[in-house]
Amino acid sequence: MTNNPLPPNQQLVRGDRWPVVGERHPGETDSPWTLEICGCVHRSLTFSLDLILAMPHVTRQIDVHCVTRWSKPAMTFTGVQLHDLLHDGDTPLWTDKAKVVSFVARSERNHSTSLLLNEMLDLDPMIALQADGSPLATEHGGPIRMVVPGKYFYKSVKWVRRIEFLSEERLGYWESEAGYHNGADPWREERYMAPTLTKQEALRVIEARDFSGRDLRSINAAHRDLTKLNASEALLRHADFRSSNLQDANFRGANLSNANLQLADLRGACLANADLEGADLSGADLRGCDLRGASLFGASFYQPDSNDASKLSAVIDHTTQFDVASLDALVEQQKAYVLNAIESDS
Ligand SMILES: Nc1nc2c(c(=O)[nH]1)N[C@H]1C(S)=C(S)[C@@H](COP(=O)(O)O)O[C@H]1N2
Ligand SMILES: [Mo]
Repeated sequence: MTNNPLPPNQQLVRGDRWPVVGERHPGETDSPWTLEICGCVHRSLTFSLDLILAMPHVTRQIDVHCVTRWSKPAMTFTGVQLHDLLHDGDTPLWTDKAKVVSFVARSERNHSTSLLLNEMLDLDPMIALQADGSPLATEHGGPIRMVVPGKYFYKSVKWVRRIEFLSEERLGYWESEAGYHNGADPWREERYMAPTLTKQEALRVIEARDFSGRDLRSINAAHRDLTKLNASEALLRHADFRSSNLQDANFRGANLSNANLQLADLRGACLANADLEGADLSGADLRGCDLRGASLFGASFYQPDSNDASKLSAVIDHTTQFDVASLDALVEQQKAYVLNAIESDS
């Protein structure tokens, strides 16, 4: 373990856990793995996996920080320095036109992400083949993935198959689809772009109490009366529901990842099958709330370092419904808090 501090609002994953985030399978796997270097380059190159395996390997300790608030410090990655693939001796492969580097995955949606060329040179990414001493598992990007230190982990593409030099920015998958911040600096908490919604639009849907199926990322719905809100299947990443009355609200299947639900009244609400990764439920009232099937990686239910712990501890009792297995996704002290709350009530 390194003793690096954690970036703001990140939590340690438990023990040797390593959550799988995003795609779980590469696309087509019948043809051999290759890695192509193209775009604004003096000449395009294609490396076979064998060629990459035959290159000098390095082993580095890298801290992993996921945007959904879990961190796994000091992972050990073994692989090839990206620098070595991108230089012919000391000469860079890219031309003067190159400003941005795009990493594209072999996956059904051609998943991608990008870095500014200057950033890439500073951060010194690697092409990982092994993690913590074992070959990379398929769901973690095996046989080859990018590992970019110093950025939220969405900048590290799994199953990398193409590295393309561009003269201008091309936003990646999460950056364009989910509104993730293109900067992705965990120390500056660059998690999300500014909201896409206008104030008037937000007020209109809040008034109607119907969010169902809508894309309302980053909506500010704090301190509102939203009793019986219908928000099933809504896209509510990074939404702010602080201190709102959400009694009997329906969030079934909604995406609430990184949403702020601090001190919200969720009595009788349905959060079944919701995505609550990185959501903050500290101090929320969860009596009679249904959280079965919800995904809870990085979620929090109390704030251990709050000045007034009683205020920022979720109210949980025997009427709060959880799948016990889903609590495994929580970091140690969060899981202990929830289990203790359920037990002390029964
Ligand atoms: N091809 C591909 N790469 C990807 C993703 C994805 O969905 N597809 N998700 C990204 C995100 S958001 C994260 S946090 C990490 C997760 O890697 P892991 O599943 O190995 O933890 O991969 C990144 N790379
Ligand atoms: Mo992520």
